[in-house]
Amino acid sequence: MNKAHFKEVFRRYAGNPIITVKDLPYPANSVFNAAATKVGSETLLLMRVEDRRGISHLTAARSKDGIDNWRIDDQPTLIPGPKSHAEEIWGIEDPRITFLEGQERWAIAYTAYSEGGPLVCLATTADFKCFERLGPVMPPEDKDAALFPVRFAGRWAMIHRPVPTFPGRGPHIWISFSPDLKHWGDHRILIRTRTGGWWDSDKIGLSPPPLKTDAGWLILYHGVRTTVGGAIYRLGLALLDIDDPTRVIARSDEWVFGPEKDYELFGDVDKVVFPCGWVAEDDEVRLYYGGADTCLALATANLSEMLGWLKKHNVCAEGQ
Ligand code: M1P
Repeated sequence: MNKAHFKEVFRRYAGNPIITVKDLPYPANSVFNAAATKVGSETLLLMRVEDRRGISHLTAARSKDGIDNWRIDDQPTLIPGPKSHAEEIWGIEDPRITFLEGQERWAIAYTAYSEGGPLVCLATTADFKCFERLGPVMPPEDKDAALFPVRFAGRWAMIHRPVPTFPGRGPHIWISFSPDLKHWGDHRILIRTRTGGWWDSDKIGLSPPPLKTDAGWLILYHGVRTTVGGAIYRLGLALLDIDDPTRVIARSDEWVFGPEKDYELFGDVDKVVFPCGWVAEDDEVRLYYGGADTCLALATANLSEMLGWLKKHNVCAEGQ
């Protein structure tokens, strides 16, 4: 499919998909929705791998250029531990990695698939070999969580996506605060699902962690609209105030990226692009995203172009 009239902000890597299940050193069903970070000079992906029972775990892949020659751990890197962590009974999914300033550790926010539904868990690591679980930090149903890398007035902040029990009211994106990463409060709605025919009218959720820019915290989020042909997962941009991340200062009207290629349109779940990680170096951003819940793909963008596009497409007052 060619939608040439739209000037792409995100440019797909010509060698996509970058990692498929055939690249794994052990049998599985699919590999998708990877978190991303830099560890020294290398790019590390923490990939969601769904095994052939339907249960997901996380496996690390490393690359010098963040594009190819991925070295994948021989065994799962972080497996569900339901004996000591009952909430992980049906797997762990969709991680987001944040390097915590002043802590010399990364925090991983991930979805644990519990008997009560999906919920948000945190773990920390200094090396992506040993992990310290902090356990569940939000009750079900809640997912699509990521931490900010810095504290605000002494408190950590986390974006997440609870699902309300009242039909027709969300799910919206929320923000919460914590003094210690364990106890969370001061919960409030940050970005609302839109209504009616909008591309993000059924549900939304944070994609990669917030990215610090000179203009504010850049947010990339997925929005879902259900059609007679099924759900379509697309991506939009927003911007939060740098000192007060509860303030949304911009939000795009249009989606900035959506499923168009075969590896995004056809898979275990069709028409899905789902990023959980991005890496920014100078003005270039590498976005890692799951294609159709089946493979991992890469797209690149310039930060300045993303911010310019968002400025042009900002409907913050209407979108809220
Ligand atoms: O199948 C698409 C995505 O569906 C869920 O995401 P969300 O609840 O945000 O809509 C997740 O299961 C995700 O892993 C999956 O890619």
